[in-house]
Amino acid sequence: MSRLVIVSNRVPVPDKGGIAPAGGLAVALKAALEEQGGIWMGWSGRSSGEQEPQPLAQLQQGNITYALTDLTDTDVEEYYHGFANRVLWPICHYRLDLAEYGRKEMAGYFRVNRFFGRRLAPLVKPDDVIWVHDYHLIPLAAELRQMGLKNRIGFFLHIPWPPADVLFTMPVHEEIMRGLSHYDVVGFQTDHDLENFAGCLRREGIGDELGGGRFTAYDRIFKGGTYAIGIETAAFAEFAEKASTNKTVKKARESIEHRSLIMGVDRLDYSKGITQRIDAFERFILANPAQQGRVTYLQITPKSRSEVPEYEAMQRTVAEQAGRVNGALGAVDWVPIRYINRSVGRHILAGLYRLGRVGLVTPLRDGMNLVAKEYVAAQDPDDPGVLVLSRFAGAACELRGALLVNPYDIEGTANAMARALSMPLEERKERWKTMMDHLLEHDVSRWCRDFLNDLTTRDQCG
Ligand code: GDG
Repeated sequence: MSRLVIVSNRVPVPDKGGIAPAGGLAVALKAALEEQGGIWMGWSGRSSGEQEPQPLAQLQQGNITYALTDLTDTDVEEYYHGFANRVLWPICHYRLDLAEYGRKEMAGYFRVNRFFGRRLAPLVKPDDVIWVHDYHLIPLAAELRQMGLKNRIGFFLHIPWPPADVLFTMPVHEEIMRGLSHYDVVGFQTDHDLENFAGCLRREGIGDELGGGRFTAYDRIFKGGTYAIGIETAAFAEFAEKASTNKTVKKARESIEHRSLIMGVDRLDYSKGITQRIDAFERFILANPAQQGRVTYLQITPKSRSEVPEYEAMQRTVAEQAGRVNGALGAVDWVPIRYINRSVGRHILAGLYRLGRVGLVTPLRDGMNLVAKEYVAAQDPDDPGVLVLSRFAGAACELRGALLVNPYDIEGTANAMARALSMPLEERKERWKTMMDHLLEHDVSRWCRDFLNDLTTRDQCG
């Protein structure tokens, strides 16, 4: 069996005590690495200042070698904060207004990908299969090919792929498209993303669809496919059940008293639609005065990317907005919104999801959205809550039992909250079961297997 080499911007290196429970993605990829043996390479998250980074740090754990590199301050600024997070992230989430193009950042992005390639190439054996993850590393295959590597190389994009009119506002869109053509398999979360990608190839005559999921561009033939990422459904359901005896979860349950809990969990990011959601909650309370004092909305929002100005500003905006709504609607014995601006443990999170009568997942645009899937998996089968889900999350293509909303439609989202809270038990159970059955069958291990099968089956591609 050939070895597997995974490359991602950040690497979930196991912590020393092995205490922190890893997320589903890390668990599934580690299981594949354990089975096949291999390497997980990426950025250590540390900077070497302006010094050339030390050689790769390698850590062996069972069958897996973790290979980490530092980056210089300039690299971190230009590649990570600059091009990845201030150009590709907003563009892929259809936010042209937030993209800040700069020649320096674009050059830094390609330079760091070359640097990753140079550090990775000496570790790769001729029959290793390489799987590259996400928007930070699109040009990596092209760099490896230029160094003579003929290995099977696959790419999976965790975030959405935009339509041509959006992508082409990016001055280096052609280099990005060319970069993707150097992979053997390019994977997206949804058919819609894949269609957008095909549209980008066609629009400027860059390439075309050959049928059977095969594409041609820049004299290469590759497979383009849809691989919706899942979670470890069965394991997550089990620890949500166990978490009901957890001290923090018990305290949360007691503090909610007789009220219904609406749950929101998102990294603090403009793509997640948090401000629109708070507006919708306010609208829901104003339109349903009988619900005053009877509902608590718990929003857990760990900080992310605080170095990027838009994120820092958003942190303030959301905190102020939650404060304003609480001030306007709250009573001496009722705080409508509990807003937590830090991360909570994964087990506690699972227990809190299970307490939520409503899971409110309303991103403006999202590749998949694992919170939606975790919320469903965490429910009590005898008394499940209702998922209110944005139609613009990749997960909406699969979770047919959710109440789908347009997050820009504040009134519509408010109405969906009211409907979710009054939904009869039988309907809740029916909707939940459809979703849970799907999630059990399409879990993260299956996602991993499906992608790797296509990557290692030669007649899939060129
Ligand atoms: C990208 C794409 C795609 C959140 N708060 C806490 C916490 N979380 C965990 C959740 C979930 C994960 O973070 C967030 O995953 P999402 O999928 O919702 O969103 P992104 O971070 O934007 O992920 C997305 C994903 O990649 C995978 O392909 O679905 O579309 O944007 O697992 O549980 N975990 C803990 N405490 C928190 O406070 N422990």
